[in-house]
Amino acid sequence: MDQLQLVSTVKEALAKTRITDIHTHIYPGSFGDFFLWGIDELLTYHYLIAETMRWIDLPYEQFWALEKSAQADLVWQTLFVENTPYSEACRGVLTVLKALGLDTTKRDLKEYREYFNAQDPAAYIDRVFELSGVDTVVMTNDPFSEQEYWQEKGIHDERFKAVLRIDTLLVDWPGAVPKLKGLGYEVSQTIDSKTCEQVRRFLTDWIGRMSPLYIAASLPYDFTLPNDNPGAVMLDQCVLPVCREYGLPFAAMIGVVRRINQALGDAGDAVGKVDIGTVGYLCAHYPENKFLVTLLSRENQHELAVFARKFRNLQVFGCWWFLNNPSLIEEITRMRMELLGTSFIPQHSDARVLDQLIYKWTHSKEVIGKVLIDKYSDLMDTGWIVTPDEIQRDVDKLFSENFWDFLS
Ligand code: FIX
Ligand code: ZN
Repeated sequence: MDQLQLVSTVKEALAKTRITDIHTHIYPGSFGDFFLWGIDELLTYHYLIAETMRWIDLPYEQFWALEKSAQADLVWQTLFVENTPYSEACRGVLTVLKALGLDTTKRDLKEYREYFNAQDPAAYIDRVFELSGVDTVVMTNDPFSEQEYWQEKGIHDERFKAVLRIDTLLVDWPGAVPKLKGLGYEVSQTIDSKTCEQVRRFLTDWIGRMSPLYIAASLPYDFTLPNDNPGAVMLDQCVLPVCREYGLPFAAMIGVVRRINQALGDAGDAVGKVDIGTVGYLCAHYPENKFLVTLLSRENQHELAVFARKFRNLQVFGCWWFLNNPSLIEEITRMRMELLGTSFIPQHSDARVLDQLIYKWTHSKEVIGKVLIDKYSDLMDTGWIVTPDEIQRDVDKLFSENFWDFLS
């Protein structure tokens, strides 16, 4: 295989592979207001709101009081008309429009809106899955805010898989107690054996309702173990034992500085460096548990890859959030391939708006493909023969099989 054949073989393998997107905030149409799609949702993605607010003096509360379409107009005018949209989140909107066959040379928001308004949601979901190459999206399901969608309706679209998301339990125990009581669990602020038994019952009840693929929490950068705070006790006494009992991985997404700018809402979170010893403590102290880990700080990525070499119950995933940019995806993926070979999960989309699947995966496959071509090319320089079947095997592992194998 020469260099040209290598490039086309990698591109074909990426085009053919069916992606499992292991962490998103996407929901099926049956989830009502949770189901976000179309140009106005794309333009009011919290990434773009943060970027817009850098340019305008409008008080935050006045922005939030605007209708969704007026917010979208302001984002479009600010980031796409008065400035060049080359930030990753801006470029993403244009990648989606182009993939859908819309003319981005016109820069005509009115025309784009007419296109989306004419779409049938169910058919549009199928189109987005087809264009993005994704066949399964894993959701983020918070039992404290989604009861109505699980007790009555649940999921009837096999493409959407559930995750039991329990941030409140681990980072806001005082706030979790009244919510748990409201759901019929006899817990108290004092974490005694009765309370632990009730929390374990809460977890198993929701596992029965959701059939989650894993249990997850997004944790602040300063969440450290070992510890005797409520979050550490909840993990030790309730969450990890239930994960072991049901054979579920625990996904630790660590490094957030939540609401550093409260007025920006979801756009107001920032990043902090994690004590990597916490990841090592989890993997070493709970060898019967499986951990999916992604860290938000660029500075944590090398040590996370090194720790993954030490613990086979640790699976590293994604270039999360502020790392989901071409320059950092390339840097992180190169490092992971050099330290871990094919034994990691390179990306998830974290998409909040259905259509984002198209751009987040198009952009990521471009970068990951470029790194793969370099790695195969370096290998071929040793005389090693790389076959098309092996390339497809590697790509299928990276984009879905490593995840499903880690679950089984
Ligand atoms: O905690 C999380 O799941 C984060 O991904 C979100 O809080 C964040 O707002 C996001 O969507 C990043 O892409
Ligand atoms: Zn997320």
